[in-house]
Amino acid sequence: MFTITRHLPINAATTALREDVLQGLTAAQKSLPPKWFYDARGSELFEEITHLPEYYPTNAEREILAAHSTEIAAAIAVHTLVELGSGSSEKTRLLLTALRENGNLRRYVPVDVSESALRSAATGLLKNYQNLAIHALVADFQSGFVVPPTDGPMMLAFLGGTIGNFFPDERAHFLASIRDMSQPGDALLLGTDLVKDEQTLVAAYNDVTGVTAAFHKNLLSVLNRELAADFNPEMFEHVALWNAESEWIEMRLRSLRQQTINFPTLGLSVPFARDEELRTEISAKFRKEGIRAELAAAGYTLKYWWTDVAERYALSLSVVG
Ligand code: SAH
Ligand code: AVI
Repeated sequence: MFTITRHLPINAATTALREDVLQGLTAAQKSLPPKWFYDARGSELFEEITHLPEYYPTNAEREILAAHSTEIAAAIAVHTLVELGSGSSEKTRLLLTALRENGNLRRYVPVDVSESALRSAATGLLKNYQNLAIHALVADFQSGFVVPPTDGPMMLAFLGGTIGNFFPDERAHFLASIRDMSQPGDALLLGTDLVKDEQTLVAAYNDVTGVTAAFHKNLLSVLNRELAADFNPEMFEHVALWNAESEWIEMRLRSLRQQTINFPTLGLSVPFARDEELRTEISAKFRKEGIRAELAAAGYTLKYWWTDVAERYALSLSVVG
């Protein structure tokens, strides 16, 4: 059975995008939140990224799920799996299979801003998991999102290292808010990319074939389509830098010339100096003790910590309390 519920009003995307543009592109340091990458084209480009030889996190997380999903299923008899930022749900299959075979799984609730990703993931899953109720939610997991009521233990999964796309204050707020939506006995399965050498990290976020650049420039195409802006994506270049102090990759779109971008629907013109940068995304990298402390501050106790054999990436299982 498949149902899909929109937790965003029909024009919420445009309204929220207008607000983000008015705020982010008029600030001294221009920036936009990364959720706007993920229209149908952006979701496809992210899937392409996951197949790049440089982009190790997806394979590393899949390796961990393949090795430990049975253990995860044995640790908690989950009734509902809620997955935030589920995208293609491709790796999640390993978890769904284990939770079904070794536990009590009845319902899967994928949550994503990308309706196209949710629909295509569910279409594929329904073929293999006939008795599973799939209740997809089109929602922003950072604002106004509410976990649907469950009548048994719930596991919240937040995979792919997407928590790294939050700033530290956003992470604290997010973890506290999902903790507040959970009950004693519920669990959090969290994927986190780990700190490693700069060369590996920069290559993962600036691949030689330019797929990551196209993914980031897709943001400009979203602004052109949704707000009738007049960006020429070719007049920007993708930049990825390692910030060693904050331990995150910073990604930006750098203007290749002096130019003014017009947003007629907002009555706004945005000047870019040559080499001026629009900050598009951070991707924070973690260490075990830092994650343990952040989880504890939100009311979670870290119970299990698994890494891939090369120790590039970690999956942790925490419980409420
Ligand atoms: N979990 C998948 C996809 C990661 S890509 C994997 O591991 O491969 C990040 C996903 O989060 C995308 O599907 C994107 O559409 C979704 N996303 C990004 N920001 C979001 C937000 N604020 N609310 C809900 N979903 C979001
Ligand atoms: C979704 N998220 C975990 C990706 C990451 O690795 O930070 C987004 C991404 N941006 C560029 N490449 C991948």
